[in-house]
Amino acid sequence: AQPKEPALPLFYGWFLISEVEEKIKCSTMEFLKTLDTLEAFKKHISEFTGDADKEVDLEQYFQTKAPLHCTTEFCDYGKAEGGKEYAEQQVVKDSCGTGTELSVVGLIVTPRTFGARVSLTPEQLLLWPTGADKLGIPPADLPGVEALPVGSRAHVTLGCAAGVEAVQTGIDLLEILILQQGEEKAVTVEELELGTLSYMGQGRWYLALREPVTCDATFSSFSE
Ligand code: 2AM
Repeated sequence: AQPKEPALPLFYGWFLISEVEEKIKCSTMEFLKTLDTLEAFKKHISEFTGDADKEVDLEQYFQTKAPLHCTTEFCDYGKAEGGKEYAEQQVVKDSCGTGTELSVVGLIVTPRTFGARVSLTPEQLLLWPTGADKLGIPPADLPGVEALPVGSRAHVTLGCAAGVEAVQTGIDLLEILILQQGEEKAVTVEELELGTLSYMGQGRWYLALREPVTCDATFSSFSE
């Protein structure tokens, strides 16, 4: 009989260590509270509620998914393309269980997702699968994605609106980055203590953090 192949995990990624996870949850919730009270945000509230007169409690609106992490490869237990090749790489095997520092440089808020943008170091990019920035996105739906630097999709999903899958966060982030690179400039810009807030239309908000937030994380696989 053939030896049984080891099962592939659901995904690989960097997982924030628990102290950092708590800290990030608190500080990002504070940001949502601030955003919620801004006149500029209230002006576009209907993009979240479907009704300009309705209020939204963003802290309730987004459901947090634990554990907080930055996905590198989504294997889906072997069902996703490329998972096996990724798992077999020496750098992936060697990195499991090792620590690193993730640099969070921005926050995104859309009617679908709430996420933290991560800027990867050259060393971290070794664990970033080729093509991951496009994976799971029909290219026709996101023109301009090819022009973004490798690793642009790297993020931590902080929360999703009801009925939205976490995979959406990376797509929303890419969409915002494409808009930033294009002709279209941000509609509203507001200087907050945390950084510069831009409105990108259609309920999409981007906060460029004044100071990147460094998060201790561990590379590992995850299965449910
Ligand atoms: P996320 O990385 O945006 O949070 C389990 O579902 C994890 O795998 C989630 O963290 C999720 O999104 C990520 N994920 C799910 N489907 C994916 C896909 N097709 N491509 C990349 N990541 C995916």
